[in-house]
Amino acid sequence: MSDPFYITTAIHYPNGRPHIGHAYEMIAADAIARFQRQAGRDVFFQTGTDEHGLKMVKTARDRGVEVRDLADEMSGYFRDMVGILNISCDRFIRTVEPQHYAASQAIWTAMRDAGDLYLDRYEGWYSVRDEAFYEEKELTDGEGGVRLSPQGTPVEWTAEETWFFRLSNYQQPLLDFYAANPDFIQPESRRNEVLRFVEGGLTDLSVSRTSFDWGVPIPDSPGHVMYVWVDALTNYLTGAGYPDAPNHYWPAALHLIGKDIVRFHAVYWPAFLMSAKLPLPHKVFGHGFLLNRGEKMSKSTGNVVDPIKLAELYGVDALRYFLLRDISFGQDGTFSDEAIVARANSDLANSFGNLAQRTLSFIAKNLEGALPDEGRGDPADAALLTAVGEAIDGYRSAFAELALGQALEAWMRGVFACNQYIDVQAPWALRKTDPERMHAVLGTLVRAIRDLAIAIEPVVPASAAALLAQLGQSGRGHEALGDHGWYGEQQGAGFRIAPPTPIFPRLALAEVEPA
Ligand code: ME8
Repeated sequence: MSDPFYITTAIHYPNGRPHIGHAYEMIAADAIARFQRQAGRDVFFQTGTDEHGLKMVKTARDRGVEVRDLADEMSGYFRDMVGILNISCDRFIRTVEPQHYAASQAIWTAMRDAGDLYLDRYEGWYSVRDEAFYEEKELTDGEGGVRLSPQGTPVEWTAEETWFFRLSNYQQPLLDFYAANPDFIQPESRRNEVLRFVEGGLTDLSVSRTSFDWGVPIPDSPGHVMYVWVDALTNYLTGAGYPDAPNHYWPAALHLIGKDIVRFHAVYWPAFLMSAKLPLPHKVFGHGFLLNRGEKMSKSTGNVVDPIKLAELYGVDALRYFLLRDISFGQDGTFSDEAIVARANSDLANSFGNLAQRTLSFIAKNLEGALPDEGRGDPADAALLTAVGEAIDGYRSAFAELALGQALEAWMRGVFACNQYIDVQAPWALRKTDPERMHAVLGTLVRAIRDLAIAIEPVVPASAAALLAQLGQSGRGHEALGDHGWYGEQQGAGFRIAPPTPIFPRLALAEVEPA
């Protein structure tokens, strides 16, 4: 297949169990991957865990366990979450894999051969929580004399001999690249932040550590392991078979990451790739942060939410739909149990679910499940199919632009059009008065519901697949949208709709507070 589309999430630190922010990122990436597969793209979707670095070493020490054991255990929870949330990744990468060591050492060697690495003494501020170096001018004073990074995390003074990467050489090449590729960093606000940062001047980056050994060893430099971000970013190349068996997926189409790590992806990563003479990814999208009832989540406040628990309480698809519909993609957004329940009920249960359930169960009961006869071309029927087609077109173009919330708003316009049509046409009342017209109305609805279900499959994959299975229409791509040849074929084959079970249950607020 041609037209590759390589999409990645950040790889997540397994220094604890996954939280709702990790789930959000995987769900968004999964919906985009599924959407592109439906559009006929040759998708490769990678997620995984980022297992090296001082943060992992310190967490393991605090818990009194070996760091590799901590990584194995916690990475397992992330992998479990992939299954539970129906994340269709093609590869779950762990940075402890030998293949990833080979890729990290290969890019290192390429950067060294380019003359961009040199040994020197590093003295400066380091945040273990962010695994990041900061300059004095970026810091603020916290309580008790603690110095804080721009992310609000404590920094500590570090002094050791390290390898440096000549980031300062890449200021102009990066600025030229951003100018030539205005869509490289999205959304616009993130792009502006990056431009300001790079325009302010770049200092060389410390890229090895000698004070611990939990990392990828540096070739020909005993005692040095790679700075965790060098190996972490390289995971995207490992997934593309670099260096020994490169496949056709590199360069990536989209790195989907959170707003706090845009600098690593939009400044350091393209500089490393330029140095190693490798192609640059097409796009870095920095999504916003999830807030619990408007509050930042942290272990100390105790308001960190377990996504698995939420999925158990309200259903995977309700959670997926809520996150993508209610949060404007690219901005911060807030969630609560009430908001999840309200959104899932209004859009999925009461609008789309009810529409499908009423229509299909009526057909199962009154027409023995046979697809209704097509009408004689009443303009109202054509108008509904046009309205649904336009809603789906709006949905698809917004989705392709990563305006996921707006896409779902457009999709709902198609659902509303169907519900309005039902109210006006009142098919249940036509059963006695005008059965022929009743057939035409129900047949029109079945075609509209089928297209709306195909369109929404990337967002609520299990539910949409169940609904499409009821119509004998599983696994359809975008080319099937608006093409209703299937209807006559299915009628000809004597297809019957079985009495349906409701696909989108009406939710009630859980009595127990999620952990
Ligand atoms: O940064 N809401 O890992 P990480 C939304 N290992 N997204 C959130 C979030 C929240 N409340 N909290 C975190 C790392 N994220 C590195 C990445 S990539 C080569 C290495 C997002 O586990 C965060 O922005 O701290 C990031 O994209 C992802 O979760 C993993 O964060």
